[in-house]
Amino acid sequence: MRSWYRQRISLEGFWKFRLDERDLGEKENWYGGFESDDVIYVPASWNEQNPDWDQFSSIAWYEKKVFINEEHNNKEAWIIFDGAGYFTKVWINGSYIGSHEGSFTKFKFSIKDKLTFGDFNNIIVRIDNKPDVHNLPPAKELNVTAFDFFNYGGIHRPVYIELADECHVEDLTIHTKANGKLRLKAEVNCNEYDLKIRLMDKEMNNLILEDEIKGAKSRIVEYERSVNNVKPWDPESPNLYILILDVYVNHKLRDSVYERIGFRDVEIRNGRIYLNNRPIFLKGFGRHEDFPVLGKYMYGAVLIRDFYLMKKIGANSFRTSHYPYSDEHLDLADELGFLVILEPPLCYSNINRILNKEEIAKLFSDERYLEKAKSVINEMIKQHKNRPSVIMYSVTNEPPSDIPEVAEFIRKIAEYFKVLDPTRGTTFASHRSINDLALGCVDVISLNYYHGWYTEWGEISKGVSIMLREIEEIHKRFPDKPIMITEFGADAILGLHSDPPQMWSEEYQEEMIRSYVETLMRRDYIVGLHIWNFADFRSTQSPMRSILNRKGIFTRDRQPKLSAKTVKELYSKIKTFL
Ligand code: GCB
Repeated sequence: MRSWYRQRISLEGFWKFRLDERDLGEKENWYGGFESDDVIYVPASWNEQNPDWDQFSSIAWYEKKVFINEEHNNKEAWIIFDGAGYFTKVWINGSYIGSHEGSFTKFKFSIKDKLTFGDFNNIIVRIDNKPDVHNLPPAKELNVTAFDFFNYGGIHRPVYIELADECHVEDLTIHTKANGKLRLKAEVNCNEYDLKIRLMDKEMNNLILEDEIKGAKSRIVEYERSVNNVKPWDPESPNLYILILDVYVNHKLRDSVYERIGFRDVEIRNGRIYLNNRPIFLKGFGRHEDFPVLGKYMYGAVLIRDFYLMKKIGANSFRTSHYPYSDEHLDLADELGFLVILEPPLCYSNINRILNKEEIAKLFSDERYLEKAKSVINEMIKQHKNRPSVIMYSVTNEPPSDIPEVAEFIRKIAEYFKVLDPTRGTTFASHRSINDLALGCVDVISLNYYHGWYTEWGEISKGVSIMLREIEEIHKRFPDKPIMITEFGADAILGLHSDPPQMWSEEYQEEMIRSYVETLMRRDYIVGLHIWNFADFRSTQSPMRSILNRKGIFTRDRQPKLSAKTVKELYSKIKTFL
């Protein structure tokens, strides 16, 4: 939910910064203001802003003074973080405001009672980024993690203060169908009010629908209408519309919010994914939010480059591996017609490096852990539920789901997704292949394969035939479920060449991707291929990585490797609509 009407005060810029490895800050009352000569920029992770902070994965404090005008005196005010973490605590003018766990979802605190209007206000943020096995995703040390990406810390997405009327919209859920059916549910924090609903084209030139609900008295209002003359949303024509909801009390406008929506149907049936009743093929990538210096912040211009590169190469889809991406990231997916598989930060690829089998079973059976997972899923869906681009949820990445307790955990969270959002299908990215006990818990089977890299290294064709045997066995077991390959690829260091193709060379990566795609695009139960990865990204230090994970077909600064050309050639042979 967004608003043009509410005022925003951006907190982007330079903040005072102080490391607190010994956790002294709270005892020494740093929340009232602290001494430091260090400066940091927000938004961006702290690590690459100063080489001395690069390997720092503990507690750090941020401070910024902001002037709030007198005229906002009787307004509701929130401080909103689009993403910070891992564990964030906030104080304003020395008063504690609240805390939040998790780096990749939006969170907010009401700060109305703590602000001084017509004066400066001191905002203090404490971020604790210590690795922990109970974190989502789990980690033991900076370089010993259950996930294969760098454990960046800090305020890595925008932060701002938003000011609204006391009477305001709390939440807005919109469901659409390709035939123009529109259903909305608004939660309004107000006693008696009128609602005005408007639907406009994306450019805001034409009013398509205007309606009113008079004298609403309950907090929840539901509305349904069939709209004529709307064009459906799909990757070839990503037609967007703007739905605006205005709240009036005694004919006076008190709040106005909007969403960018698309009219489309997604169904999973008969071994296929259908978009607007037509079977589709997802061709694209696993991605990351990762860029030099910025860390986990994706600057708008970088996103634009990424999307045009993906378009140029013929991709139509990506997965938000391995955490929900920023609003800006998914706004572009809505706008440019990308089919998104949205994934929460439940990533367990290397969990056996930090926990043994018994410990894993215990963690995944722990009710508190399940509740924590549900809470982040809830936040993610609330934030992105109205996006046409999000067609399916990947409930987790590479869980050790050959362990029964883990399979049971997946069953429970997959069910929870359906409770929160019955309009979208579920999948999860499995690396346990034929030994996975949870494949039946979701609508689409997603498989990650590295035969030819982590196994059968140096022998691509042997790897590909083993992979194919396993996929065919899975297809036999689940003949009605569509299968997607959500990861395959090989590391290549830009400029490293080898004839014959040897591991780490651009040629080896090119041959591996070509073999996988050519083999898999011919099977009619395969509904999608996502190459791992769109671009090189930073990972933990280990003997397996040369600073970066180099499986990108683009470098970290978005220049093509040899395989980029091949992917373009291959993806041009696969149609979006089958
Ligand atoms: C995987 C993980 C991904 C890794 C990738 C790799 O299976 O899902 O996070 O980066 O393999 O390159 O090892």
